[in-house]
Amino acid sequence: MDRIALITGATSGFGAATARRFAADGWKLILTGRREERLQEMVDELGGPDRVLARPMDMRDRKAVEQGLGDLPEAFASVELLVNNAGLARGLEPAWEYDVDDWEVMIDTNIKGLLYATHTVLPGMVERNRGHIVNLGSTAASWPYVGGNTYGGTKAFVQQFTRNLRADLTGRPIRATLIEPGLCETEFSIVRFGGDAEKAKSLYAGKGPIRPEDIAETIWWVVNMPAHVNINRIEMMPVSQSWAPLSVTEVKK
Ligand code: NDP
Ligand code: 8X3
Repeated sequence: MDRIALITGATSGFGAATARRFAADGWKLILTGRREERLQEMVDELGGPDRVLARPMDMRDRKAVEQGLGDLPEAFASVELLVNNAGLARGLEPAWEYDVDDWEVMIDTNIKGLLYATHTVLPGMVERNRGHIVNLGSTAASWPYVGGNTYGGTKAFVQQFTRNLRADLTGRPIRATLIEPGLCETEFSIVRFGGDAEKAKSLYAGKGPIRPEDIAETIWWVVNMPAHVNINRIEMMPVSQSWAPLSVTEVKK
């Protein structure tokens, strides 16, 4: 039987690496993202339209997600794995300086987009009594930093939603896993800094960040654990990163 993975945000970073990892293991793929040419390149690279279905969509658009992921051709309909990966940060300012539009983009993508995809795909998993949902959270969910305010808040939602999903699914052979990476080099910081690739590059220089392939390998591992084992949560950082000491400073007069 074909194994089918649906990976959101597969046009770069973790999503693209995860698509490559699972394709190498013989899985069929459904891939989403807004950049259609990149999706088409993934289809061409990973075996053509019989093996890979491209579903371009904006995850913030509820109808587009419900139609694009709810109306799948027979050959791709029995989704076994949903990787809720599409997401982003926009900006890195203290809360009072942030553009509220940026806050809304993060909330609409990281929270609402993930909910739309989950709500569309999960009923089929429950009906088939088989499935696995892997959600991409972040260390930012648990460990605050200056400018992480709403991004961290969206990932705290993903953390708590994944735990509650586990509760809802208790006793069924449908698994839910949260992966919470720290510093990883993808297009993430280019997007966060509004396209400033130099600034993004300097953030990672000399830090030996986690690579997208490391995340793909982690997802592959949790999915390939024996079916009775649910890996609940994995937090991962490069060795260059750890928790800051508690902050103490002089009070501004
Ligand atoms: P990338 O920017 O490389 O990839 C993000 C992916 O999300 C792209 O495929 C992008 O596709 C997609 N995406 C973003 N917004 C939308 C949208 N509105 N609709 C559809 N797709 C969208 O970043 P990463 O691979 O690093 O990020 C993947 C996930 O991992 C995110 O949820 C991120 O928050 C999380 N993460 C990243 C970390 C890091 O340091 N890199 C660490 C911890 C977590 P397109 O632009 O084509 O729409
Ligand atoms: C991305 C990692 O530290 O930039 O989720 O928030 S961080």
